[in-house]
Amino acid sequence: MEELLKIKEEAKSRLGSAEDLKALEDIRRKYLGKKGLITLTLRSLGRLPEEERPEAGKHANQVKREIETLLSTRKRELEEKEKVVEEAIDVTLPGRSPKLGRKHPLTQVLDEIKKIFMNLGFEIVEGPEVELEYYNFIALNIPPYHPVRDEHDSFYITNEVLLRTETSAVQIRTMEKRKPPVKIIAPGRVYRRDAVDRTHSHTFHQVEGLWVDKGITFGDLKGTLTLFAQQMFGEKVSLRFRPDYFPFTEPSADGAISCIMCEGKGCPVCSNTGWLEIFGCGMVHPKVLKNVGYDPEKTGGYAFGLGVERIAMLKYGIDDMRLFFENDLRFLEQF
Ligand code: 2U9
Repeated sequence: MEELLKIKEEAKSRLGSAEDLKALEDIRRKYLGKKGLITLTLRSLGRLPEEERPEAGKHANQVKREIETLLSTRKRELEEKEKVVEEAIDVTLPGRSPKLGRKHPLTQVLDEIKKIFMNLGFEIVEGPEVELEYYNFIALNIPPYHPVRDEHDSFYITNEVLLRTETSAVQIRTMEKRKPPVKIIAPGRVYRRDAVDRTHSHTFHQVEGLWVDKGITFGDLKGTLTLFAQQMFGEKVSLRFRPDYFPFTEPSADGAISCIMCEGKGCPVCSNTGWLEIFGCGMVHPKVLKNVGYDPEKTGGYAFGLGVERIAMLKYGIDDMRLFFENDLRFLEQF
């Protein structure tokens, strides 16, 4: 009994001063291992007189259990300590500055466009990128033989469902739901089956605008787009409107700004014309108004469309549209 008590006290004090898991394992082996002190003691019980054996056996087993408990407690303590050491922060290391994100240049330009039109009283409306043929073409008076309706020019999902080729469907859907006045812009992603090059992408962004009410004129259209262009590119910019044709507007015009690189004198950017074509526009076609249940005799208005990539390229002097979509940080970090 005395011997066992001594062993226990000794084990206890050794465990208390064990500094790592290896020292702990040594102690375990010394007491509980195959040739450990406790193991040997238990084995030697057979040599005791028979009447002493049960009591001594009980005692030895109890000491064994106590040492086991002490071992596992100490083990947990040491493991905890080692974890803290492993995870310790070295405050003398130089700091790592967090990478600051920023908005993609297209998003920045889109935000700027939205802000200008919001200040002019336009509401921003969005709609689905997967559209019905009806909203994308038919309601807009785009005839079946128009090239954009060909499956070689648009991404069809079924015969009647496709990726929208312009955001005009958003305006159709809005007019179907509301009575005039409707004064909205529809920004968003559009898709055309174009081969990718410096000035084309199968996926790009548009902002289309629409103002329908009693008595809206082409003069209102010119005023709005002039204000827009001057806020976007600077006060000095002047606008040119030339007759054009779109199935959804009549009359229609293509809109150009005086070249922002050469101020209209002629340079490589404007192909020596002095002008940059940046939008299409016109008065909403009476058939389109009828399609949404409006009376063209009573209400009418204007519509316009502009390409966000083209505006961003001109604003920042970028000569290749693909840069916007390649996710190259060397390009993106400049904005
Ligand atoms: C409704 C009625 C008419 C929107 C318009 C254009 C002219 C136009 C192009 C500019 C550059 C597309 O991104 S681009 O290639 N857009 O020329 N868009 S009028 O006319 C509408 C829209 C909605 C209900």
